[in-house]
Amino acid sequence: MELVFATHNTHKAQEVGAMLPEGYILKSLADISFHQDIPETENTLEGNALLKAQAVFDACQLPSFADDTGLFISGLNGAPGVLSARYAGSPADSVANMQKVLTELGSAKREAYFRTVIALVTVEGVHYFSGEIAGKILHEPRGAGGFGYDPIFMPEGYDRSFAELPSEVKNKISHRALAFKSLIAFLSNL
Ligand code: ITT
Repeated sequence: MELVFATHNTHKAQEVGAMLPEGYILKSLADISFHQDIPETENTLEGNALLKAQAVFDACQLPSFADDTGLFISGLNGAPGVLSARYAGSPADSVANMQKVLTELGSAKREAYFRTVIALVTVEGVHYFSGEIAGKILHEPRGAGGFGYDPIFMPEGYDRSFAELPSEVKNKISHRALAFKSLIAFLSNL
C-alpha cells in the first residue's frame, strides 16, 4: 500500500521510514512533486495535522497522513504546545526554541510530555491517531541525535535525553512511534 507522508521535516520522515512495516511504500512530498509550504493556522494538533494531510491528499488523491507534534511543559502552563515549531519566532529554530524554554522555565516544574497527532486522509474520510510520552526537561541540552527539542527531553524511566538515546530506542517508545503504530494497526485491519 502506498502512503504519502505530508511533511517537510526530513527527521520525521527518517523516523517514520525506519518504523515502516513490510507491505507499505512511503512516498515523500518530493516524490509527488509537492513543494508548497502549508501554513499551520489551527490552534490544535488535530487541526494542523488535518490541514497538512488534506492539502496533500487533494493534490495527489493517494492515502496521505501528516503528523503535528507539540511539547507540553507543566511549568510553562503547557507551552510551547501547539506553537512548538516557532516558539522563539520565525523562521523555526530548534536551538533558539530550546534556549527560550530553558530561560523561561527557571526553577519551575520540569514535567513535560510530547504529543503527536496523525491525521490520515483517504477517499473514505479522515481518521486520527495519537501518541504521548511523559518525561522531564533537563537543565541543559544533552546529545547530538534526534531533532527539535530532543536534547532537553528525558523520557520517564531513562537517564538519557532523546538526543542521547539510540534512534532505535526513540523509535520504539516515542510519541510519534505510538501514533504511527496505531495508524498501521488501523490500516492493516481494513
Ligand atoms: P512538518 O509540519 O512539515 O511535519 P514541523 O517541523 O513543522 O514539520 P511540527 O509542526 O509537528 O513539525 O513540529 C513542531 C515542533 O516540535 C518543531 O519545532 C519540531 O522540531 C518539534 N518536534 C516535533 N517532533 C519532535 C520530536 O520527535 N522530538 C523533538 N522535537 C520534535
